[in-house]
Amino acid sequence: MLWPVLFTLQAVCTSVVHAMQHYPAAWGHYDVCKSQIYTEEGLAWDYMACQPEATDMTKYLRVALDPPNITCGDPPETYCALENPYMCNNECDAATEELAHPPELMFDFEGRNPTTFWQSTSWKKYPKPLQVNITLSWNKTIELTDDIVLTFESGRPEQMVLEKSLDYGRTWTPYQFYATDCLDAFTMEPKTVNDLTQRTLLDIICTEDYSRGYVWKNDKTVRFEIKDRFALFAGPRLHNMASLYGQLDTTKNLRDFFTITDLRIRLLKPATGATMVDENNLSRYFYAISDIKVQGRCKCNLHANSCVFDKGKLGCECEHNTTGPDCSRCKRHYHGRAWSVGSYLPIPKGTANICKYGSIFKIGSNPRFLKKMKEKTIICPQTRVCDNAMLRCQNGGTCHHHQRCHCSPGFTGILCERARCQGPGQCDDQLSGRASLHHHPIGCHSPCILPLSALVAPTQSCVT
Ligand SMILES: [Ca+2]
Repeated sequence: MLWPVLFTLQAVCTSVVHAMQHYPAAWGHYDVCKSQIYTEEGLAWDYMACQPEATDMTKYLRVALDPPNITCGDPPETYCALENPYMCNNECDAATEELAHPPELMFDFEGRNPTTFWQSTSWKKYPKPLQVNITLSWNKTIELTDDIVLTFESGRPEQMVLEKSLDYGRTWTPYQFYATDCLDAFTMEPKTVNDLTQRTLLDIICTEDYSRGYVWKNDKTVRFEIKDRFALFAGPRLHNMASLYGQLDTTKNLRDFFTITDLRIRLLKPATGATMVDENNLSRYFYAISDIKVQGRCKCNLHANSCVFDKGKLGCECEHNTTGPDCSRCKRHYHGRAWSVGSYLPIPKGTANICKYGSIFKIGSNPRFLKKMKEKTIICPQTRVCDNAMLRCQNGGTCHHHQRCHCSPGFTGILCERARCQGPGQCDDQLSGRASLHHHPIGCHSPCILPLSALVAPTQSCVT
């Protein structure tokens, strides 16, 4: 059989991408979802796993503060420097643009001088804790691809937790704890990301790396280290992404770890710079953040290479006959086999696991439907099933005289789409290349699930 002889669209795209990015070719770009190829049966689509490019995700978020009136400037306030209580030239007035410090200044373009920043009220209600939750919501599942970096304009907090949500803010789990003294603040042993191994990569740690010292002029950032975690699989310079992709493919926990819909920064205690809080000058204590970096991509289950921001909402531009904001289901009329996430493997093009034309039903589950299907089967001609590109024989089967597929051993059905049923406890789900064990830990579907297309050739003349 003649296989791909011409890559049209893909050839153009990949050469452009090669010019823009300098990744080793072995990484796999996953930037093309399909390309047209010529086969001996004519023009057909070749499908590949694909994902949107990573980008600055702060452009697409909504920010909410709790308590909502925690931003400084209403009423106007004057702040003193933490390291010098007599230097009080930091003024905040919400009614004056130049002196206001609203939340959006955490996400504006940095590089101007002076920096722009959000600032909280001061700790005037001491000893009641000064605590602020900053929630960033995307209303879409996204996958983090680089470190989360917060840059503080004030001293870095003495206690802080970074949390994530995977269900649009309904439930939260910690990502990392930050404290000047982890034992004291969270009864956790202090650790750093360097203490993690492949086995403990998903452990939630408390770190003292980003809280100590109030010489903030040089060290203002607080990080959540994504790349160091990637490096545990991909090597220190991320040269072995195949290993990481392999792990992401097979370990759902790992994939979910880097997937979020929301982030929450819980500021629990501001920098005090000393063991004792100076109660006579509480305007030295506050939070101020000049920048938050979140790099990532829309999660499209490897079924889309672009994600659009429309009417304030992100959504994948689904391919492979999938649909939904995350391409997490098959589109109408394409239920010929169960939906499945794409796969990064084999590198570099992965496996698309496209949704196929037809519908799945259980034999015997609905006698009326079955009768109807039998009638249709009789009405439908059993010939000419493999004579166009849409109805190619599957799994290595070959089309004979434009009529019937001759199937490879182990496969059957008009288009060789399904493996022979192996009986209870043995999956015959090879037709989708996926065992159904995930959904049925005890055994296979019983009775067997057949694709409708195996019984009825879905040609236009067939459906009356
Ligand atoms: Ca800023």
